Amino acid sequence: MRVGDEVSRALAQGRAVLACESTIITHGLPRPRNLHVATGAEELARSLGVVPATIGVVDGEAVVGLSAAELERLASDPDVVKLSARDLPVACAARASGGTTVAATAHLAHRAGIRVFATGGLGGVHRGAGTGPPADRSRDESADLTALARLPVVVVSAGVKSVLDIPATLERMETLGISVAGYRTDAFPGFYVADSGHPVTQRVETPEQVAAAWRHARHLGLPSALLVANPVPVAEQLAPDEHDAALSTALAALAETGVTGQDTTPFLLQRVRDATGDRSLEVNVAVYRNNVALGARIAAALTE
Ligand code: PSU
Ligand code: MN
Repeated sequence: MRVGDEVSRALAQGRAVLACESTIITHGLPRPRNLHVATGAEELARSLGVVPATIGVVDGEAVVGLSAAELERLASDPDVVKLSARDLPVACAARASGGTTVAATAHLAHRAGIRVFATGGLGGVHRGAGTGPPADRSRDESADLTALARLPVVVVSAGVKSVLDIPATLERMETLGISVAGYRTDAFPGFYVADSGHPVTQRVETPEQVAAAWRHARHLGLPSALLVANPVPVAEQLAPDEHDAALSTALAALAETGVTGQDTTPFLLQRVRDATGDRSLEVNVAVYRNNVALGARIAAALTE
């Protein structure tokens, strides 16, 4: 693992650092918009006085704090792979390049000593993962969940992606001991929409409160992550009926094509985009920027 110069200096000086994931760049957003969003996220963190550390794998090396050239390479190369934590060893041995998921990014961020991490929407339990006749159950549950169960980082996310089974995901997070707090909301956000229709039992109002909660988690010796569920502003969300219609279309397409495994999430996000004439893309970008801004403020609060 290589930590970029600026990031390692900032960490040594106790300055605020925000980790950003890269699967959203390599597999979540279309080219060339993805690069623009990645560099825009870094600029946004900097404008708030925080050093960004986008994490990914370049030629077999896990990099915490990709250079501009490395970011451009991951964003423009259509052959880069999607890497969860378990994929890292073999991918690195093969000198592969890839975007790291929340699971892989959280692992590398923690290893580098970074405490706060921003993504768009977390992975979780897919619909049909555990329901229906046993032979039809996909058992598809993102490794993001089990990774966050054992990594003490703050993750800022707009809840989980609405393509998932949200109540099942919330139950799994409870079982896994992942702390969840709504940011200025009692409603668990649904990624494209501010309210998923499911409640969240704890809430926080300020970055300082998140920092205080994180310090308590450390004093108490809790091993797991604190998920800050940050809803997209209602003015920027996807209209709920448009969202529901697009989601049904995407899920029907998934059932028809038989796409499975790690291609499922990128496939569903693309189909929602197609069904909304790219409006969902604008919302995805707004969601991500909103999370980067809050993540940066939390990272700054943790240095005070
Ligand atoms: N947030 C976004 N777009 C994305 C993702 C997050 O706005 O594409 C990625 C994250 O990297 C997350 C992954 O870890 O989707 C989940 O994939 P899976 O369900 O295969 O674990
Ligand atoms: Mn999966």
